[in-house]
Amino acid sequence: MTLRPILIHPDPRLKKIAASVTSVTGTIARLADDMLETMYDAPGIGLAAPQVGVMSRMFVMDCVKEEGDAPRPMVIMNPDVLWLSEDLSTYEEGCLSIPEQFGDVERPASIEMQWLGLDGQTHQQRFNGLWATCVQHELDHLNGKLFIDYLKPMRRQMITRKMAKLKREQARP
Ligand code: K2U
Ligand code: ZN
Repeated sequence: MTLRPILIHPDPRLKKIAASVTSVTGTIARLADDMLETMYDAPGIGLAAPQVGVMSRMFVMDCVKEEGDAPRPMVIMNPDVLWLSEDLSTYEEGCLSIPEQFGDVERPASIEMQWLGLDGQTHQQRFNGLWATCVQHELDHLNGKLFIDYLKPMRRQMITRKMAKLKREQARP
């Protein structure tokens, strides 16, 4: 397994629409492994392939928050939303591609989704709570959308300027 570098906003690859996974190959399985390791290392509870520069419709997540509970890693490919609840919930979101920045995002509280698993089978499940928030946050990454796109323009610009400055400073030898 290899830790993959996580792209930092602003980066054009984070704004692109990712392409469907056509078949579950060894490369895809290795990528899933690397993404899970990268996510746990960050640490994070979700990570989408575009965040490590791979423009494929795949994300990993493990929103188990209770200490001591067994981890529940999930690998989701080609997700399709089947249903969204009318009820909304607001969560202070962050993003591994926008470090140290947080903002309140309102999303449907529950989501029913279908996807292709590493086993090549189609899976279907309803997500609630933090899992629902995380699924929608990762789905957005596959469609080139970031949580800051839901914030007020001034706040979004301030965060983008801060990240661009951070990247300039990191780039300078
Ligand atoms: O996709 C990502 O950048 C990982 C996100 C996933 C996420 C964001 C907001 C709300 C839920 C999931 C996070 O950076 S993972 C870090 C984290 C950890 C605990 C709770 C919220 C976010
Ligand atoms: Zn994110």
